[in-house]
Amino acid sequence: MNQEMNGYCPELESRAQAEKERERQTNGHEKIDYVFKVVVIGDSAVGKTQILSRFTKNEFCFDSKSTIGVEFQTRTLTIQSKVIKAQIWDTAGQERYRAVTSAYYRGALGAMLVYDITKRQTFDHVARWVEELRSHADNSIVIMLIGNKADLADLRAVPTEHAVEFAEEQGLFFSETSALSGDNVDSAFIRLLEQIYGVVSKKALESDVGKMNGGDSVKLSGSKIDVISGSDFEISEIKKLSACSC
Ligand SMILES: Nc1nc2c(ncn2[C@@H]2O[C@H](COP(=O)(O)OP(=O)(O)O)[C@@H](O)[C@H]2O)c(=O)[nH]1
Ligand SMILES: [Mg+2]
Repeated sequence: MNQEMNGYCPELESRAQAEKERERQTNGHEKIDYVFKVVVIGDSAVGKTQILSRFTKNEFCFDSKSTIGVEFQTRTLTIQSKVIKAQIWDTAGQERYRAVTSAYYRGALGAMLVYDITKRQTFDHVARWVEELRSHADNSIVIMLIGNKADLADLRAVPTEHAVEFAEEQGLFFSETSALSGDNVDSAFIRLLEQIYGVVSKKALESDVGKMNGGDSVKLSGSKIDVISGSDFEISEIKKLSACSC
């Protein structure tokens, strides 16, 4: 599949790497302990881009057009005394053609799997997205199932209990959100990041024990960044290609 068709852009991938590298070299401004890559997936028009926009900029764009560029946005926050930069990737609309590539999932430690509580079909497709994650992403990826558009309660087509049941069966975390009102968006991301932090610290611990025992060490997937002092909480810069008239 060529680059135009699947929307994967090597330039962006290298920019993401460059950003990680810059952070490693930052002096005195920002103290970043970890950068966690999180991908947002799910059917088209469920609100993925708006959830991301709410979390990283506290904005909702009524006039959003479908996303036109693979993009990531970032937000830095403190979790369990560690400064964590969430690098959250949005699709370029490839989900419409089920053409999200493995490159999109590469290195992701977490996934927000979004459906629309008013569109049953988007929930019915969640199982396919879970399969996609299981086959392309790291085994230890933390998945948060998100029922978005909770503000449209009168149009609800997916009972909360169905989603809870599915999430329990599949070992996913679950939350209902509204990108429009902002309800639960921060808390869902924070829960996901906390869980990722738990996985990464556990791997680091196992790796240390492995080394002490002289055995093969377990690979640490988070990007550990050298510590420099700086602010506790910040909404960092946005790099956006998607079309939005806000
Ligand atoms: N009522 C309501 N509309 C939403 C919400 N989130 C997104 N939308 C709308 O749903 C449409 C699709 O949103 P978008 O973020 O572009 O979906 P994506 O294709 O999954 O990225 C847009 O018209 C948004 O304004 C929400 O929480 N509540
Ligand atoms: Mg989008």
